[in-house]
Amino acid sequence: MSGFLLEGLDGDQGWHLADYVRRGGYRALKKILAEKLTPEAVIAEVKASSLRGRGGAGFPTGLKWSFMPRQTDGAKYVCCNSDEGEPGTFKDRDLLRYNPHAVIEGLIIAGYAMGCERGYNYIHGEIFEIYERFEEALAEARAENLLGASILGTDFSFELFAHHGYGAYICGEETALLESIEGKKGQPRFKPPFPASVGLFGRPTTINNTETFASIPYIINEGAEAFLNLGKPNNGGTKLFSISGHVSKPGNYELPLGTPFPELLELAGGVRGGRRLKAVIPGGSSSPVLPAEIMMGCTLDYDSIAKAGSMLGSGAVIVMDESTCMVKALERLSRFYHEESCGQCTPCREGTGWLYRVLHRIENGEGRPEDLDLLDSVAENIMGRTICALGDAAAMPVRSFIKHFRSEFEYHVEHKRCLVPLELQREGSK
Ligand code: L3W
Ligand code: SF4
Repeated sequence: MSGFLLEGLDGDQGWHLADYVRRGGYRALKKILAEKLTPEAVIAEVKASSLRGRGGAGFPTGLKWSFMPRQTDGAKYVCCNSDEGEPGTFKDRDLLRYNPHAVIEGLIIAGYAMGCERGYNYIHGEIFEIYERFEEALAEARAENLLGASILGTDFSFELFAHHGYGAYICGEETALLESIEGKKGQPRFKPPFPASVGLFGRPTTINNTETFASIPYIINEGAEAFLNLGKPNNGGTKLFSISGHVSKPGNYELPLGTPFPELLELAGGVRGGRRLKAVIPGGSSSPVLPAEIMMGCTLDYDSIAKAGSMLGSGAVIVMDESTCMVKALERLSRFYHEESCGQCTPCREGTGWLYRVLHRIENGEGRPEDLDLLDSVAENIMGRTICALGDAAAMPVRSFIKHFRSEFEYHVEHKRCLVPLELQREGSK
């Protein structure tokens, strides 16, 4: 499989600057500086590559970069969102663990293209050793004048800092992340204004995901077309897929966008214990669940998964086999969103708790016949009525689980127990 983000890096290759340079690292930055490529030319290349944001929304990266005002007076910032915390996600921590300089190089190039002199990488608080490694990588880059004043003897200066959070999921929402860097409580801001115009410390700011930045050096080195050709139209490049759940070999797999889902499943060793595939959450817990028969016909790219009724999201593929009780799985997810709601908006603060409590009683044999309609109505009343996407993220799984697996929920309410035999559930959780 073609790959440039992680391939081979869990073997004997190191993460240090010297290792990265040996693999061709910092060539893209040197090329831009030596050939005096204009910022506009760099942004045009990123646009042509069709690179889409790898953090969940899939927003076109080149377009986002072009939103940055060209003004040169006053500070502008570039931020990397490494606050990976959604259930099912674990790709960015591996990128930072094995290939931190690819992220740093991507951030420096972004700084150059958008005229920023300062950047931050916000790293999830529960992976402190990765934050420490990133600090070490930054020190290596500074020592070689790849960061700091007059980079490599040019008039381009850029400084980059690491910032670690304390584990709150909501700090991965881009405006809560900015609040947190500013030293405030991590709560999302109203949008608009978007960070592109009013961001960190009130200044224009561009925020991209870790994997998005790590893809930039390849685009500059090999060209937009080569990147685009790795994937499929409108879905350029390779993507990291974090596959977890009931598979034999869970982990991160780098695959071209557009790869059929059955290929990823096979790479991950297939469904554990030879059991039957039941359902898949294709893009992290916020994305709607898809039944096996729909997922098996999908290719792994933004458009195919959207057409099937879900989202590629951040590429966190959660596999559930026939031993899974869908009520229990949804109850677990709902608890997560209830715990992580920041509490600013009533529909989210109250609604996520309501969803969790109703699911908890169904799971525990105390469900009422009207509960499924109630869940649907609560979810409906959260969606589109909150400051940030967490509200929708909590509501969407509820609606999709009930839509595709309604009979299991009804069985729970009627019979006060799971449709899936307990013995099979126990086998699946071994
Ligand atoms: C300027 C405009 N900028 C949009 C920018 C905006 C942002 C990006 C995408 O949520 C999703 C969410 C989670 N002028 C703009 C503009 N922008 N219009 O474009 O914006 P948006 O609102 O579509 O998405 P978002 O708020 O960034 C992200 C989903 O991702 N998700 C979450 C994953 C969590 C992790 C994790 O823990 N690591 O990945 C997974 O599916 O539900 O839908 O930058 O500013 N007119
Ligand atoms: Fe906070 Fe939820 Fe509102 Fe987002 S939707 S701002 S997490 S209360």
